[in-house]
Amino acid sequence: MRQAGRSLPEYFEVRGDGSILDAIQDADRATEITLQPIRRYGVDAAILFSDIVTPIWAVGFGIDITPGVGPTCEQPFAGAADLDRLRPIDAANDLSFQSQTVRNLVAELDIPLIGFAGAPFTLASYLVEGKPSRDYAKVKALMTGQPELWHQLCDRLADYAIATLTAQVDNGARAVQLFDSWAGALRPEHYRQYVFPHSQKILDAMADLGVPRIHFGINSGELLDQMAEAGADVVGVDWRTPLAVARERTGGRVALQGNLDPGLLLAPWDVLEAEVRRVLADNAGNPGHIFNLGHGVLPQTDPEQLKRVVDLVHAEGKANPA
Ligand code: 1CP
Repeated sequence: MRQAGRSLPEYFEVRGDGSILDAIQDADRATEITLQPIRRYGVDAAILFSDIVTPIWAVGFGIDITPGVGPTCEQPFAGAADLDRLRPIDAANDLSFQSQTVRNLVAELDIPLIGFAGAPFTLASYLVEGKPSRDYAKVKALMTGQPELWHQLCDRLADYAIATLTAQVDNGARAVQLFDSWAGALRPEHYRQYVFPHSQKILDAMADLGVPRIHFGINSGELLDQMAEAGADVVGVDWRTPLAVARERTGGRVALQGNLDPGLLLAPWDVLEAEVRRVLADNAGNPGHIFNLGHGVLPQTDPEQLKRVVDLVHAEGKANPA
């Protein structure tokens, strides 16, 4: 349940008014923010409080997270000269604050900590567009018009993902999640040609670390087979694709994560309860299902609704163990 904290008053107290990158850089605050939803909801795993753009920020590319907007770059990535702004990352120095947060959390938690990174397409979308996008027109133009430059850009972004994930696992994270939130904007042939090799490189590099690899996207129903093939142990499914369809498309090779529509957390409880039960029924008792939302928690969500969802899933899981 990404961004579970965003709907909590205690989150805003600790986060302060500035960019969340300030809170991410401060291991004590980042530790506290990670723990807040765990205390509230009693979920079965924690997800590190950081962001997919943290490594890009750490190498000094010039990216910020603008409150109420998301990642923004004053000077977006526009040509080969901008590759120089993406120097190789040295996780021990550049990401030491994040490693400290991971160590703090592992010492504190009695549930697994999930580490994460952004996948090259989704990161490149922010660098090239300069802000969240609806149509991904600039990034698609670069990808198809200057494929050599595109692959160089993605190769660097893949190296950042490998560096941050390796550091998180070395410091005690027990699963990794690769977020390719916006890859669903591409048709399957373009995904295969321009994105797959880079995400595969990351997931392959993770194979030796011995932790489960979750590969997540939204609007990704047409890509689920490739997202599994890229080297995932678990594939995230959004609410548009029923779990049974996702299982068929991935050939039963992977576990599934999902797929409650986060918008429905704002519906009356009887509607939400029926949706939770339907997701569980869609899974039909198959082993290898991580119940989750299909995307992040909306900020206007009532924390009580989330608590009820977690309690219902736990009660159903105990009543019908896989
Ligand atoms: O649950 C958590 O809080 C864990 C930490 C976390 C994670 C896993 C944050 C903190 N961000 C992320 C991943 C992330 N960040 C993704 C991939 C997952 C997904 O699709 O949801 C993406 C696309 C981002 C980029 C980003 N950062 C956005 C999306 C903008 C867009 O394009 O629509 C936003 C709004 C942010 C800011 C951000 N990052 C994290 C939080 C809690 C917030 C909100 C900041 C706030 O309002 O305080």
